[in-house]
Amino acid sequence: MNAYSLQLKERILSRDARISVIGQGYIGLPVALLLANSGFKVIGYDLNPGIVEELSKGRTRMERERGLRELLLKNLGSNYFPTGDRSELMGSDIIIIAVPTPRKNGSADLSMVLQAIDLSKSAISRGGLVIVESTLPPKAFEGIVLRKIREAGFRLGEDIFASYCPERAMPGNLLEELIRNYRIIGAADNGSAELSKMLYSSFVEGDIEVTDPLTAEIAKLVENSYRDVNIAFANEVARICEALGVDVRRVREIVNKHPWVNMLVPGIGVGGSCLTKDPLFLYWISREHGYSPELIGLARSINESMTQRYADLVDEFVRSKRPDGKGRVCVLGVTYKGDVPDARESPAGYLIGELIRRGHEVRVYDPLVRESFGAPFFDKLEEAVEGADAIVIASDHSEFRKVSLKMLRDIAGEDPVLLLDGRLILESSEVESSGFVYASVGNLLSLWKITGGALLEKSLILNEIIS
Ligand code: SAJ
Repeated sequence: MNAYSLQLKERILSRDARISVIGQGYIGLPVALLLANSGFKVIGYDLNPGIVEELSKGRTRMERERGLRELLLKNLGSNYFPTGDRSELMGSDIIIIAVPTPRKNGSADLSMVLQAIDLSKSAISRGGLVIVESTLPPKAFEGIVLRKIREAGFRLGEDIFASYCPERAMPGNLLEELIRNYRIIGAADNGSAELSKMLYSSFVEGDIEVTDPLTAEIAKLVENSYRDVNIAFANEVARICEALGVDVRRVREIVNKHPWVNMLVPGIGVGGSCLTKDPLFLYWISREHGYSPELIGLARSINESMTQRYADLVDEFVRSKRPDGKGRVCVLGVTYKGDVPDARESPAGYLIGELIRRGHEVRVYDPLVRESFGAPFFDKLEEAVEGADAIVIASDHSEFRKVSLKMLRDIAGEDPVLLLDGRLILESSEVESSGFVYASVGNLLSLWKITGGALLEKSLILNEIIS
């Protein structure tokens, strides 16, 4: 360790290091608060004045994140200082970048990371540590972040330290995940590794894996690609079950009894800001380097096709019921997953857009967010369901598991009314005994009876065997 790193090490151990976190969203805010709570003075910087104002008043946009508000109230004004003023970042010993990296036309949009790096270059003290938590495509840390730091006149490992420490926390349980999950540190050099590890040890209880930046970049994307591929597999099995006329829930129940099988839950689509882009970052960069990862690309296509598939089925049902082919469809749940107030890249958004485009009257209800993707939003479930020809459950909120189906059926429109369970949360027998036509992802048996849909009596293979 050189003099700079020894000095920063001392400042981390004594909690005197001045930390700034750029971006106060889903990851930046909890990370800033956890560091503040472990004794550091932390500046939470965000470009959005609305976010800064709310935080300054002790409010967060993530009210349902367990413990987050309490942590904010505990540290606000003592160890945590939200700001939109860049000058307050000057002289930081450590800067953590936690801004979004959305996808944009076949690549990652790194503009927000680049802005944050530019800000960091001027704000970081000599001998300081820059950490990027934002998800990066492979090679971006070396090729963009470190290059920019070098161009600013710093010498890596000597008078500046840098690591890529990708965020990995499940919305809904952010604090718990940030504390207990294992952490990846992709360090530019040994000094950066040691300092970063020491910093994260102040609140991380899981293992801390130190590696090089490229391995860390790939590992982060592989985790989410793995999940996406596994969900795609479940979705494929659901489509097989639909085609062959069995219930995927029963199949899943049986196969998951095998000790080495863990089939995930098929559903109306895969949303959220992570799984919809991380596999693509891996796919694109790998293709640029000469290998096209077919499985990851195909999994994305399967998952993306799900919403279209169920929009088609709802449309087909309504057309079978109404001569003009247009009906009233109620979409329950707009968040990308249950019990999380986050509608980013939500399958419900695509579904609603598609149904509106086909001329249906779409009504939306969600207990957690007021987003409705262009359709009218109703504050009460009962009002949203009124007169509906079809109801689609698009998010697995706990509230929907407990809803009175008989009450829903009384309010909905005249027979037949379709209840499409896009998240496999209701029992088919209960839905049917309440008077609905039941359908779910992976079980269309009752729907086919109404629409005369496509169950082939005999397959080509069977015909061949018989003849
Ligand atoms: N989904 C299914 N079936 C399932 C599980 C999920 O259809 O069996 C759908 C959900 O409804 C949702 C989407 O997939 O629309 C994504 O949800 P998720 O719970 O699988 O994942 P995220 O996006 O909330 O969080 C992921 C997690 N990554 C992994 O599990 C490998 C989380 O641990 C990461 O921290 C997060 O991405 C991230 O920040 O990258």
